Order: sequence, then C-alpha cells, then structure tokens
Amino acid sequence: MQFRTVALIGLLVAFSASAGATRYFGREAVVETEGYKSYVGYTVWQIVPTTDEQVHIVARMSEALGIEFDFWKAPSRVGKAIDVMLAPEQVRPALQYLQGKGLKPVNKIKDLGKHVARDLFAMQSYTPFKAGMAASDFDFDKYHSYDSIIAWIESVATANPTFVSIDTIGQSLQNREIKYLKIGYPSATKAEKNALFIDAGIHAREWIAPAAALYLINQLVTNSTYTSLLQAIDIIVVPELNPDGYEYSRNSDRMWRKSRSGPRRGCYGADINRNFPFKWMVAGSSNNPCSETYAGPSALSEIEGQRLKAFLDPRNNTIKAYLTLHSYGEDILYPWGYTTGHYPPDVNDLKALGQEMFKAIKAVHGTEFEVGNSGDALYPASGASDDYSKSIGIKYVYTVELRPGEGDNDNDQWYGFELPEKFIKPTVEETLPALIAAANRVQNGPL
Ligand code: 0X9
Ligand code: ZN
Repeated sequence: MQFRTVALIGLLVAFSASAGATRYFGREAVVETEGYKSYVGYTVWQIVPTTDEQVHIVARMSEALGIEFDFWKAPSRVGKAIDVMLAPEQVRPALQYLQGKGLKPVNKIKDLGKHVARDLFAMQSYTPFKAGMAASDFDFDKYHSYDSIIAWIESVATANPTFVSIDTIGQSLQNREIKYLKIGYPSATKAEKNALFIDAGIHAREWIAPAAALYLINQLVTNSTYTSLLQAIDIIVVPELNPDGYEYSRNSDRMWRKSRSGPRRGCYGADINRNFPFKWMVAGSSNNPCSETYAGPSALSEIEGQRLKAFLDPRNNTIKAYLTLHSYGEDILYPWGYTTGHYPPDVNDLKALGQEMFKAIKAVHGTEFEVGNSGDALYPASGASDDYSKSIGIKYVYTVELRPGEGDNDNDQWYGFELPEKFIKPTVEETLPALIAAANRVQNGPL
C-alpha cells in the first residue's frame, strides 16, 4: 500500500509524536510527495512460543491464511520471540488465527508510521557527508545515505594513503559501486596478508549494521593501538553490500529487506542472504518473489551476491574470518545455518571465538548476546553468505545480529529495526571489541 505522505522542505519544525497523533510535522514546512510508504496504521506484534506446537502454528500462518507476512523475527524455537509486522488489513485475520489457536500476541509497535516519520525527519535534518569535507567531520550518531557513506570512506582512504586503500567489488544492479576499504600496512614481502573480511547491509532495513562497520573503520584509522594489528593483518570492510536496497529503504519503503531485481510476478527483489550457491533453497527460503525470504529464481541470480562471491573465492586462503553484520536480536551465530544439528569439524574453534566476542561485547555496556549455531539457536535458513563463506574454506565465520535484543529497549519502548539514533553509539561501541577479537584471532590463530 503506497500512501501520499510528507517530506520536509526548508526549515524544519518540531516533530510531534504524541499518542494518537497523525500529524507529524508542522503544515507550513511540509510538502506532499508520492511514493514514500508511510506505514501509518501498521503494527508489530510479538509472540513468545512456549511449546514446539506454538512455533509451528506461527510458522504456518502465511500458508494458512494465504498472506505473505513480514516476519521481523521469524519463528525460531520455544522461548525465542517471534515478531510480525501487520498491515492494517492483516490485523483481523492474523489475530483471529493466532488467538483462535490459543496464542496471545502482544502489540509491541502501535503505529509504525510514527517511527517511519521520525526516520524521515532525521534523514532530512542531518548534514550529509560530502567530498571535500574532513573525514573527522563525519557524524557517527546518524544513519547516513549511500552517497554520504561512500564520500566518507573515500575521504578516509585519501587521508590515510599509507595503510588504507579503497576499491570496489563491482556494481549493484542499479550501477552503484559496492566499495570496500582495505585497512592494513603493506607486508615487507608484498605477499597477500591474512585478512578479516566484514560486510554489512546485505539486508537493506538493518540500518545499524552499516553504522557499526563505519565506526570500526574510524577506530582502525584513528586509534594507534591498532597499528601492530594492522601491520600483521588486513581488515577488509564492505560497509554497504546492498546499496540499491538501502537507498530504497531510505527513500521509498523503510522496511525493504531484499535486493531490487525484478519485477517477478509483480514483486521486486530477492533475499541476497538466501541466494548464495550452497544448499540453495534447502531451508528457510521461499520460491515466492513476493516473500521477504525469496531465494531468487536460481542460485546467485542476484548481482550483489555474485560480486561478493567473486571477491571471496580467489581470496579464500588469506581471508581467515568472515563477519556479516545484521540486525536484530543480539546473536553471534556460526555455521551451519542451512539445517539444525550440523556443525563444521572445527566447531569448537568457532564456539571459542564466539565466546570471546560475547565477553568483549558484555564488557562495554553489559549487553549479553547469545552465541550459538545459526540453525539451532535461530532457525535453519540456507543460501546465506555465512554458510557460503564457510563452504569455500574460510575458517571463522559469523553472522552478528546487532541490537536491539529482547530486553534492552528503554522505557518499555520496543523498536526492532526502528532503532533510534540515540542507540547507534552504544551499539557500535559494544560491537567494536567483538570485531577486534576476531581480528586478533586472525593475527594469532589457531587458523
Ligand atoms: O535470516 C537471516 O538471513 C539472518 N537474520 S535476519 O534477521 N538479519 O534476517 C540470519 C542468518 C543466519 N545464517 C544462516 N541461517 N545461515
Ligand atoms: Zn539481516
């Protein structure tokens, strides 16, 4: 459903989010624009299943009702919260189905439109980073546009030529460069160094993930405590792997998750994290182009995934760790994720580094992530970049699901993907030492 909604021009006026209000901006400062989905009247509901049967009831909901629901958190296991977003017209059938089966969904977001309007306001009231500005002028407390992110990483590379280089893994479907920074001093022998590879943004709406990647980059280039680390290894960061989806989530549909390919059967995009050519379409994937977990018409149909594969494959001997940043849930997940109860032979090494990352995160603000196997701890989902990376021989592989978790939102406010900007700082601060723990492991082994 597309709404006509508001975009700001000129001087900004106060944002009004009082209960029940539908007027988000002062009239004198707004114009109406087409094509921005307002999400007014959308709600998000949470179910914490207490039995396996309840997990299955929710998992069958889309099929039972013939509606493609957007699960913000898909059904997982007993005790793990399931979050589902409902369009206004979906509320009645969904609640009838769930309540009819004895479940008690809790309404966590009463009007998603207010959060989306807050994002729109924040986006239009910040100063984007532009070429020519000093790298130190970047505001880490904001969610930045693709252009702003690229301009900043370019300025970081220009300002630090001795140990930072910028390049591209290729273009997205809509011809945006998927750029990366390689941070590390050249080795005396000029041989390829061992590396930690990090990407963010595979899922467009998970805005906190690129923010964490940018914070890491800044720490690495401004904090001299990392010099010896960067002499030993390279850290390669792709801060925005799905730029088309990201820009679409900023400018048209805040809850966009997928790529922007298509249309296929009238719907756009495929889930890049279901599209990799390892156990493609085995689990947790949809063959419906209108589903949020659509795995694509064939393995590796999505250009962004092709680019990532083409970068990783020839470097699988030197890239010793692959971290992919997502949100939300506060999890550190290791392979295999395509099924339950299947682990790589070196799973104890994966658990050990996972525990180190857990401790590193907890030490900062007390946040306790869950360390576990993706299939067991979250849900089986195949064709994801983590399993693919492990399948080509990269040793330490993790999907890191950043904030929020189930318990640490403030004042009973619950946000999901709508993590307000004031949470960027604590989130990226606590993520940093986990990423550094992985880098230290690449430096010191066991490999
Ligand atoms: O479902 C996903 O792709 C990831 N969660 S998210 O909420 N960010 O969408 C988890 C992927 C975990 N890895 C595998 N299952 N292989
Ligand atoms: Zn994700």
